[in-house]
Amino acid sequence: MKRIFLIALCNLLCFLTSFAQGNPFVRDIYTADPSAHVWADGRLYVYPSHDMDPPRGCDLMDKYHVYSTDDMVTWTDHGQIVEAADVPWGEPLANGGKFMWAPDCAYKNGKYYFYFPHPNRDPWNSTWKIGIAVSDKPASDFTVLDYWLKGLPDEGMIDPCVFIDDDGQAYFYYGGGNKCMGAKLKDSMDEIDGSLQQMTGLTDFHEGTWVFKKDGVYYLTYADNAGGANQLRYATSNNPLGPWSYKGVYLKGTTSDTSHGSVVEYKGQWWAFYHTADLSGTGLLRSICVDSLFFNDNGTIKTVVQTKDMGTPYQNNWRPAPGTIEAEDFNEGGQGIAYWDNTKGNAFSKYRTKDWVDINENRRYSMYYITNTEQKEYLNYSFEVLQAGIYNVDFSIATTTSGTEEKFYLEFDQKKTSNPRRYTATYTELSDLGTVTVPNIELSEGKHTVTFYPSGNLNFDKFTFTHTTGIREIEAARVSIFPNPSDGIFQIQTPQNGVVLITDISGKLVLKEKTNSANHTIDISNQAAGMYILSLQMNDQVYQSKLIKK
Ligand code: FUB
Repeated sequence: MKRIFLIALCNLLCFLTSFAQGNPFVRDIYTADPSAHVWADGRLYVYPSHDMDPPRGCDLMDKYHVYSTDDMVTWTDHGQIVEAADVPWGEPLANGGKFMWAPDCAYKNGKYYFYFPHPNRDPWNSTWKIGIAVSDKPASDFTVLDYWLKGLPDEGMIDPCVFIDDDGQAYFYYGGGNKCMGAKLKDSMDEIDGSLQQMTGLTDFHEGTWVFKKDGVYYLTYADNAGGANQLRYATSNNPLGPWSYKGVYLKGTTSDTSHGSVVEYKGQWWAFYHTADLSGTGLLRSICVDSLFFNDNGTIKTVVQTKDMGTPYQNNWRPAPGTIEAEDFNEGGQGIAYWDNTKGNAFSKYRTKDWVDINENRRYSMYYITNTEQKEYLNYSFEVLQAGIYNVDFSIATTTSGTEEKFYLEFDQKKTSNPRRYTATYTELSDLGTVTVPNIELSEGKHTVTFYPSGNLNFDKFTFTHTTGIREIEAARVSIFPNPSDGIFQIQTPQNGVVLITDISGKLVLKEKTNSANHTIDISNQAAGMYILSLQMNDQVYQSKLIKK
């Protein structure tokens, strides 16, 4: 009674927790193996498994949650629906665990059938059974049946998938030992109809079966055995039980060693669900993601472009390019989103203390800088390009020890190159950090994100974008600014409308507004006295001038 009350209380508290964020789109708990379905209420529901933190291999996984959306942006966590303790069958395992892996859900006869793999005795990895929980609702009130799916042989297979064909016939699939098995399900949805047969024609099948239908063609997707990071592959057939014709890889390996996906159409767009280890950095704590999926005209699937939330600019300040970004002003969003730091905790700084990145302060030179960088770490910086074109990027960067050299490389807008260009930094004193120029970066006008990857220990102070064709002096545009110096109120006369940006000498944006008349007033009287840079974007050109605020 007490447990039922606690679950009900937790569900009540979790109920209708909504959030909108990019990949990974669930961040408060770790989730994996997403099975996505669109139900009659018009919402898309996702049934993932739940990696428990801290993990013990995968043998603590438990407590399924359900998520739904009606716009692919805002997600609702419906709370926990089933946990291992609800399962009335199964002997206690020697490792003390009672756990459940990748589930699926099907709708038939006015009921939702939730299928989950659960070991029923030791040795647990060869005694998996497929449990069933039933509800009248898609995301609550499930009752676990006191028997497992009838008609299964006594062998350890996992990852149930149930596909309902247009004629209402249900099919069951699962896998293990590098083979995938399938069969019809009886109308009762709790028993195999006939015998299971092996799905043939799949190349390098590992686990994670998913079946869907498009334009009369059946697609079977699955995870392969690729070392390091499994990929998602697929095959097609004109029959739900095959034989299958292998087509290729549609999702390359992610940061997780396992892979498991589902494919679904929603509101005219196809979607690929999968998981990564981006948030935790370990394949035992995974997070579900979704990206658009596209087909070629011949029905083959285009490789899914995996996207990831890169965080937001520090203090919501889109640093302009041309311009300078301080290294310590990396994006906000935390570990796994805005940056990766191998060591928990910030070793030094009073600057951004909640973030784990090591930011050091040198009072003598009045500078903050990033230090203690290591391989596998990264930092994201979002910025806004005012003038499209080719840029040189000058990095103020050096190794921390005399006589050493280290590399770093950059990735713009998540575009991974298999052979990234690496740039070399050598040792210089903090008082006079060396400059490493990254030349010829082509950038379109608008918002971008650059990711900085170090290969070893670097002191990194800032980087500056310079347009290779140069910035025009404001006089070239028949623009006048007066009075200059002023107490913060400047009149600007322009021959055309444009956009004015004012940055302080550290590159921080202090004002951005459109000029909407020949005589425009700029007010930076709330800023500290000193020098500022005015950039006027007009007529596809950027013009710059110094402003002095008294
Ligand atoms: O999540 C546990 C297991 O890892 C799943 O059942 C497999 O598909 C793999 O993702």
